[in-house]
Amino acid sequence: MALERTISIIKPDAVAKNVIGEIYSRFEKAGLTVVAAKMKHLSRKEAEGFYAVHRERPFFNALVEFMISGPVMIQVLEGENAVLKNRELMGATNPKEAAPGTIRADFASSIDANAVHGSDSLENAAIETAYFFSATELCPR
Ligand code: IDP
Repeated sequence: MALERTISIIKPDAVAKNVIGEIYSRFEKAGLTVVAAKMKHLSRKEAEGFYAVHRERPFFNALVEFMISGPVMIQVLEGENAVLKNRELMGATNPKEAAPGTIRADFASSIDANAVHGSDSLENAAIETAYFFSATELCPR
């Protein structure tokens, strides 16, 4: 088992549903610790940069519009196997395919508005963490 860090973003739909606390509770119950957090209304440039890997995908513009439609809550989670653990808590990208009890099954309404983002690898977790946080903003226990 490895102590890892990963990026989680509570997307505008879930922030609007007022379920930040419920989602944080799931992280904590799964043994993940919040070591940095900020609420932010992303600019178009920030959202486009964050999702640059999807630039050529047909849903890119819709994804960017959605991500700037309201504030998001961004956190760095730390724990054993944090990357995979967070992905398991999130559930499948399409909430219709997400396992019961996952965040997306419970709080997402569509594949566009799917409640949360989570890094999909340790490498991307490091890149995404640096995208939103400076080293001094991380508060490990
Ligand atoms: P992930 O968020 O589960 O890692 P990705 O494939 O990395 O999924 O896609 C990033 C985001 O782009 C998804 O969370 C979702 O909001 C959006 N997305 C992915 N595939 C589609 C699609 O087929 N239609 C619309 N939006 C999509």
